[in-house]
Amino acid sequence: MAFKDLRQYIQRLEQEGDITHVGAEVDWDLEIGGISRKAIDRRSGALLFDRIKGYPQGYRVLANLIGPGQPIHSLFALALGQPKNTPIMELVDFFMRKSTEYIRPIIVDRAPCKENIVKGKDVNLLNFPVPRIHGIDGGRYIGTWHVDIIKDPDTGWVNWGMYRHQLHDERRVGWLAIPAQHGPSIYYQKYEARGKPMPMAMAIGPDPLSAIVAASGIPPQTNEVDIIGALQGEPVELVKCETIDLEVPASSEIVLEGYVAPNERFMEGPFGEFTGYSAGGRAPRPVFHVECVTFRNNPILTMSNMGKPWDEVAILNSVVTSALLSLELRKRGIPFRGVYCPPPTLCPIVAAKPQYAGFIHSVASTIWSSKAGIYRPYVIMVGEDVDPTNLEEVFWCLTSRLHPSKGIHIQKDAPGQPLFPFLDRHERENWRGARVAIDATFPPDWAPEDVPQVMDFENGWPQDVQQKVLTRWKEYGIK
Ligand SMILES: Cc1cc2nc3c(=O)[nH]c(=O)nc-3n(C[C@H](O)[C@H](O)[C@H](O)COP(=O)(O)O)c2cc1C
Ligand SMILES: [Mn+2]
Repeated sequence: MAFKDLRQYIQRLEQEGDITHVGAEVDWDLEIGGISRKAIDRRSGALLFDRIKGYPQGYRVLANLIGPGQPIHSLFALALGQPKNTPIMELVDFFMRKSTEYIRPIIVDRAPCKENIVKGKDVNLLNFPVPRIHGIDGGRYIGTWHVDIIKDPDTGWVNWGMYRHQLHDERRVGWLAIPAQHGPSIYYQKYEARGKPMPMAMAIGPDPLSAIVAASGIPPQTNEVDIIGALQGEPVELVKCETIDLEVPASSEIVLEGYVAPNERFMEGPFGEFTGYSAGGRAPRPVFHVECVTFRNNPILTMSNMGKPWDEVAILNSVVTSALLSLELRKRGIPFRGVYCPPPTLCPIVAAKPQYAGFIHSVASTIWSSKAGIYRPYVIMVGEDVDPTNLEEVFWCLTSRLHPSKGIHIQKDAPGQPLFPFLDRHERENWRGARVAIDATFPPDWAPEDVPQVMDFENGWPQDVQQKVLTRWKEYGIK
């Protein structure tokens, strides 16, 4: 089922009892951030803040849109149009299937996001209740749950991404533009390198699927909007921007239109991040100049509260990245049982039976050369008998089959990003990283009699004894 807009999704969450309307007046300055972090710890579901200090009635903030809930992925399943108790690997399968189908968007003339239009010097982003989220944040953050829309001037590919945006002042917004991400790579390689300003639109408060797919590592030259169409089973409705040649989701709550100038930087950060730390610091980063704002009446500003141990990046990626990496392995003909990326999703766990010596390198290089896998500094391969979503089993395998000197394969000078907590200052500032592939499988060239046998109930006893124990279990009087 598709949600036509964010408000329909909110209605669904209301029916399910998965959203709280906070009627008490709250402060955009840290209070909303503190509340939404505590609500994550308590798995309280989504929060709609109805009254915000210093702002008109009707200007609202929505946090924790996809949870965590109870179970953790319940709101995310609803956002995908699935029942809330759908097991995580079924969500992975659903995303795998849909992300290879494409339904093109349609362009509409009239759109809710055009109910109010403000241009030029009249634009004042401080008119929106933009939150300062974590105590450490270098400012208010206007972009933590939205879609950034950027067009490749050479191919016409329109990329939808989600990159964090600090609010600098009335019309200037910061941008953490990590070079291997799609929007940033178009900016650095195709606009800045040519000395040209880059048009950009930012759609805040889109329908839930648009934000989810924008935050997913969809392969290059693929329009995220076509996959959103496939996921919802009907075309996404887009509307033309007022001042630039881009289209935005028609139902967006707030749309910012403008450009990123070449060779301009302004101090951005620090910020509480998806790794559960604040590592990216404060540094000179590109600036988005906003020249037009359009918004719905009573606009809802969406936000995400990143941090430890859970956040929406983790919920989303534990499904989406697992799905996208599975597709990549499948495309290369690499057999595997399953891929799972547990929070904070930096570490894909691949359960597979190695088919030949060096199989780990086929697995890791496939992951690292894909869009969804380029920034996954740890890859772990466990045996095909291991359920990759069961971290106890994974740890058991890791601490028994990993050969301490032969199973760890280090890749030096890999692409890095400033948010990786383990990098030193020089590495963070220069996008330098490192990666490791950890092979916790028995070598495929061992003779069968050399492979230690697993001693669990299913493997350790003959079938007839297992059967006997199970049928007599009540008789033994054991709990
Ligand atoms: C709430 C949230 C905030 C994010 N912030 C950033 C960010 O500031 N910079 C970044 O490069 N990626 C960020 N991401 C991850 C990207 O959205 C993700 O890598 C996505 O694949 C980017 O789109 P692209 O693949 O088209 O470049 C964020 C994701 C979420 C869910
Ligand atoms: Mn992309």
